[in-house]
Amino acid sequence: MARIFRRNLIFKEVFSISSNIQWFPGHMAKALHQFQNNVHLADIIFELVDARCPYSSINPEIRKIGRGKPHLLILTKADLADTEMTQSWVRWFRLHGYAATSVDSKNNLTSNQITKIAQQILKSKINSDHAKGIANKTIRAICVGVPNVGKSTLLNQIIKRRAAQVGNRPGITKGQQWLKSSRNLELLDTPGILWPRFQNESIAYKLALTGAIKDNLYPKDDVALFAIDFFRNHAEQNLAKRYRLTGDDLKLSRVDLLMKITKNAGMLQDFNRGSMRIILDARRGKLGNFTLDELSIAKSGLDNDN
Ligand SMILES: Nc1nc2c(ncn2[C@@H]2O[C@H](COP(=O)(O)OP(=O)(O)OP(=O)(O)O)[C@@H](O)[C@H]2O)c(=O)[nH]1
Ligand SMILES: [Mg+2]
Repeated sequence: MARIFRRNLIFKEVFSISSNIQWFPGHMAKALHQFQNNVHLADIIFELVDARCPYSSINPEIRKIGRGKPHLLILTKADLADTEMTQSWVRWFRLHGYAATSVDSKNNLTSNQITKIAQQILKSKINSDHAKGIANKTIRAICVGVPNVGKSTLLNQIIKRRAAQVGNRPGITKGQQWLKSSRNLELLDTPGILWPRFQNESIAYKLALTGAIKDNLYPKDDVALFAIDFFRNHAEQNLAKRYRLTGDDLKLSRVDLLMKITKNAGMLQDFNRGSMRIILDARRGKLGNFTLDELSIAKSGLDNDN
């Protein structure tokens, strides 16, 4: 069995066979359409991206539809990402004309942080409303982003109530829902949206590893091998400690390393389970904080590359 598994993986690696993943089903196309129809109701778009892959989780479709509308890019799950990298990405986005900030949505101060930034971005509109005698007009924000990025969690935190359903898997929010905060703020929660074609395979791996794609929709071994490569290059000691790997183990080919980790995790030759263990460990922070997107992938800005 191990031999067949190894041969299949090597075959996949050599021929780079990409599986026919259907991650853009009808309901996602519908959600994108709904966003397009309702974006005019909002004063500002909150686009949420995952701080562990902030560049790869920007949805080009949302950017196209939302062009011209005040926009705040919010890097969520900053508590799971590399802190310095998060700061660098926020700086990079700001440098490229985006209002951007990072959050840990479990932190109670997040509500103030986001409300203040939104008011700052909309300052001239608020001032002109004031000049017309309209005081304390409600600000409407539409909140969008890839599945499982933390949209509903952030909105609950902003309004200080558990009004939107949240859960640790993609596809929890099924329809749009307006949520009211006591601070002249109305927020539209929306279902997570991916886009029909990823620009390259590594974007798909990053989104899968961070939990934006349903676990039954991607090949676990491919994503686990991607994770092994990443952690071996960036946090070798975390990998070694978590799976009791020796220096020699760390020099194995990535396929052999996946097999070794599966065995050390007590899963014998169940490589699918071994793969899922690595994926879940990464998501839960058991391999340390990490950021998959290097600044070098951004090159000359968003419009050209993503
Ligand atoms: N560590 C950490 N976890 C977070 C953060 N924000 C959200 N989560 C967790 O991420 C998971 C997904 O959160 P949701 O708010 O349901 O995500 P969503 O974007 O609304 O997901 P869909 O509705 O399925 O598209 C939950 O388990 C949250 O607890 C954060 O800032 N840090
Ligand atoms: Mg949701």
